[in-house]
Amino acid sequence: MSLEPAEAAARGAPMTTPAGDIDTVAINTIRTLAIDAVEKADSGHAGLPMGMAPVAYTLWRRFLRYDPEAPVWPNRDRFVLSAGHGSMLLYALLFLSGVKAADAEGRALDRPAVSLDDIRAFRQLGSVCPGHPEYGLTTGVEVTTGPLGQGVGNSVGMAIAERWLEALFNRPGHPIVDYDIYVICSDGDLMEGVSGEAASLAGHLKLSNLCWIYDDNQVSIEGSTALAFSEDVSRRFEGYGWATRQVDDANDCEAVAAAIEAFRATSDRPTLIRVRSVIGYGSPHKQGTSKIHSDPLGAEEVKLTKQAYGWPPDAQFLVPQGARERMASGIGERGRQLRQAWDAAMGRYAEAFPTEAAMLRQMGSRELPDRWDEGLPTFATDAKGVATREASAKVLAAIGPAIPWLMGGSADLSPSTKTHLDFDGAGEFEAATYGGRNLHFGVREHVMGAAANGLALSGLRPYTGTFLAFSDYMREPIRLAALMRLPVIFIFSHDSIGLGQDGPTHQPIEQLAALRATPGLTVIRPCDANETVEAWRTILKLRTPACLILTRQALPTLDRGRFAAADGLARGAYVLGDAAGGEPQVILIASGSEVSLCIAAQAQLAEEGVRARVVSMPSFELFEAQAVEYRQAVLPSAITARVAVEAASPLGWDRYAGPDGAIIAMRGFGASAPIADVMPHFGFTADHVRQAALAQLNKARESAR
Ligand SMILES: Cc1ncc(C[n+]2csc(CCOP(=O)(O)OP(=O)(O)O)c2C)c(N)n1
Ligand SMILES: [Mg+2]
Repeated sequence: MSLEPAEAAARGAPMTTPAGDIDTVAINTIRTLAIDAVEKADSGHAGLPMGMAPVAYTLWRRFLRYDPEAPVWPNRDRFVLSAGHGSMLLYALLFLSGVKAADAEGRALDRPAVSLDDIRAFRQLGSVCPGHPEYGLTTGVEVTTGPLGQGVGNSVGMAIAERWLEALFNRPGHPIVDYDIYVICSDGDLMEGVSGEAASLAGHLKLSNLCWIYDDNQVSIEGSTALAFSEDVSRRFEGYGWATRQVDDANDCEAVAAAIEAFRATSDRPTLIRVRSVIGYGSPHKQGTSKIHSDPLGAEEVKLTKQAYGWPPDAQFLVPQGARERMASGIGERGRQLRQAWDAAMGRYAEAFPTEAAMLRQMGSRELPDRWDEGLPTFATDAKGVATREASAKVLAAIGPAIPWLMGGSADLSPSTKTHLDFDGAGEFEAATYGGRNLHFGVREHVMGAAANGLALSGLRPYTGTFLAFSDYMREPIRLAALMRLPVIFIFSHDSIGLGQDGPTHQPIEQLAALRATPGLTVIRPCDANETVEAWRTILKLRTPACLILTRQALPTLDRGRFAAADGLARGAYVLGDAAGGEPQVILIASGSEVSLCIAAQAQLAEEGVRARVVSMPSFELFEAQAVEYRQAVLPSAITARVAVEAASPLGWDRYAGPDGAIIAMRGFGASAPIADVMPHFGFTADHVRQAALAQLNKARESAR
């Protein structure tokens, strides 16, 4: 006699098939896959997948406009798991939905993005199921998440991008851009300050294509959120101008569906759906405790949990018949139809609007438009010169019109960072004018960085702007841009104590070293207007993030007839000029504003019969990428008498100054005073460079003796 599963369980007979209707079974498949993966890895978080499985399942099966056969279809809805510690939720969804892997060009391959074996290898070396979702590693992962708060920040950039693309490309009868951005976020996401910046900005911009689903489980790592988090989150979001919905039980799929439908019907503001869930639901002995989301359950607990789900307690990585088919008939069917209809619509669009279609294609493959660099300025020799921020503004004025998908803004400092696009028709991106090219982030550096990453993930070429000292407010998004290899341009002006009277709070010291320490990030600090042009030329050709470091104060525009051409910048460091009369005896190396001190020192040394070489070194990273022969030609090992000069932390300069070299740098914080006093006060004078060079020469002579 065969028993119904629940009946079998009740009688204590071993259960062999899962209980419940097919939706329940599919939901419990997500939960148990997460449990088994965490258990096998002996590491990871199963709590969020267990609690939120019904919500995510409802969203994916019934709403998400996503074709598993075409995972990078441009008009797909985006799903962001901001609570990246719940990564197994996403891997289980990708697996159950049958999402295909895609190659670097976005072509679907004949294998799944995530297989059951991949899930078995959760958190193991080389697995496409790492501890936290990683963009670029696993098809279907729209963004790398894990540092709480980043995903919600990214989602605002994604929503801005969608609105902007709509405004630029849609034509009457041709709505080719029309997608939504869904986020699952946790208590931690909403405790992080960046969620406030992000929600404030999204509410202001009335981004009704944005839906955050908040897992209100009232638990975080240290225990109940009552320990540290007691605000009324819904009221907070109402204050930001969001629509808020409440779902009282995460297991109530109809209530979840109704809330998502309400989001889709809302056209004037973003939506927060607050879902009450119980972390690790179904695990009777651990409910509401903190242990559950940060540790594997343990064999006994796993069995009890599975039993509570009506699941065969001894089955592992079980995918019951019908679960994947159930997904296929929902997201799979819907996604295929929508994508096919879109392909046809896109064909009609391309015929009617070939220029726009070509632009879309070019943008999608991250190419630059033809002749984008034709209007780049060159600057005449000028002893007084211009600030590199001013030179950068001239570059932006030229390339802004030439690269339609270059867009960005500043954290309320564009008059200082000179990052506003002023050309005719550039416009402001505001709720009533989504086609504007100028973003206004307000004084919100953190979400500016995170949103820029979201813009880049949506195919745009974003830039941000603020003072270099405040890059610290953006460290996490900069780091993630590097990790994801996103071509974001982070512009930082007011790059040293040379900014003067604002004083040490505004004068960056350690920021350059910190940025240079970030793998995959290119940091460029040009020394004059023409190097600034070359810096932009180099950065725009990159497919990875870059920081452009600019001065507030004017710098002399070098005579490129006398000194080497500014395009040497592309190689990171180059010989600006040697003294006449033979091999150099000492090398003076500097970046940015300190290069001209070295040039002046070189002239003084020449009068004393000392031959100095001046090396402009705008970028460590670009220089390190050169062949050893080139690096040797610029900085020959035989010349050990060296002086490196940079008005910032000396950290890192010993690599180029050498073990015996001198480094003129900042050993402490700056001071509030006019630039004419600040620079000499901290030793940034040509004469100091000259003295250091002479001391170096003496030292080298002595050691040669
Ligand atoms: C910026 C940041 N700080 C700390 C962590 C470590 N961390 C991972 S999960 C978590 C909190 C978990 O609580 P919650 O966000 O409510 O998620 P839940 O456990 O309820 O799924 C923390 C502090 C992190 N991932 N990111
Ligand atoms: Mg929580």
